[in-house]
Amino acid sequence: MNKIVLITGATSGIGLGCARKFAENGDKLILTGRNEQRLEEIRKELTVKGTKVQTLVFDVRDREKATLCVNGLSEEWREIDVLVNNAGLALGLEPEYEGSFDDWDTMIDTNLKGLLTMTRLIVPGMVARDRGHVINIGSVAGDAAYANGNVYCATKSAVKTLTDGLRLDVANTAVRVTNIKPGLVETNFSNTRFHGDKERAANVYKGIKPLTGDDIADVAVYAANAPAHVQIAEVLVLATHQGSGSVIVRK
Ligand code: NDP
Ligand code: 8X3
Repeated sequence: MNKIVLITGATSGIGLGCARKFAENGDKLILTGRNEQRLEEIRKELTVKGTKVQTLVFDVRDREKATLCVNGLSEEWREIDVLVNNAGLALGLEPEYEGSFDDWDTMIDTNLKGLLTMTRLIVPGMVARDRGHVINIGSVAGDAAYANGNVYCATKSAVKTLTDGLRLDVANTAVRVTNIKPGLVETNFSNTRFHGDKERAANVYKGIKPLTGDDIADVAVYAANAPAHVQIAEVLVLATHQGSGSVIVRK
């Protein structure tokens, strides 16, 4: 069955990978993000290939706009089957006692409160229909802190707890809840983390073949298409030469 899949942060990296892979799977897409021009380019790219795409431009931190956009969906798009809570970021890599208040606020408001907003807006419909799937993009960083990761790791640890909590809260329904925890994925992530320092960002992926957004999207599509009685609760996906969040073997 064609599903309606809403992806947050669909303009780059893992979110863009999910857009392309769910499109290949024959699903209808609601792509959301802040960059209207990129969303339009991606909409055109996928529409040409026969995918039905709706775009919504909003920042997940803007609860009012998010609410207007989601509640304003037409009947054709309202019954969302899969919510991919992907929008998120790391900012900075410093000791906790030297971190930036602004960076902390942005990470908490995006990775946590943004995810909660989208969940709160979309899951009631899933529960009412007794059908749906929430896929949260957590991280290996949520399993254990690594040096200087402090607040980012804490947000992803909270994503794990919120995912587990939601799964319990909908266990009396057919709604499924998945936490995908990627390791090292080469996207715009490190460029954002280092505030545009491209050289520092490139070093993160030196000497190891990292994962791609498509690798993570494959897992999301698999989870969404598992038989109805199968709930992929949590998946940790690492690059082959990565042992944990802090052990990376570079050659
Ligand atoms: P990218 O930077 O490539 O993509 C992040 C996406 O999130 C972009 O589309 C970005 O949009 C969007 N976004 C960020 N902030 C907001 C916001 N406030 N409102 C709406 N959209 C927003 O990084 P990734 O693809 O790697 O990151 C996606 C998710 O994967 C994140 O949650 C990240 O924590 C997680 N992750 C990443 C890993 C990695 O190694 N790359 C590993 C584990 C987890 P814009 O272009 O407008 O900023
Ligand atoms: C992104 C992966 O290890 O850089 O969540 O934090 S890591």
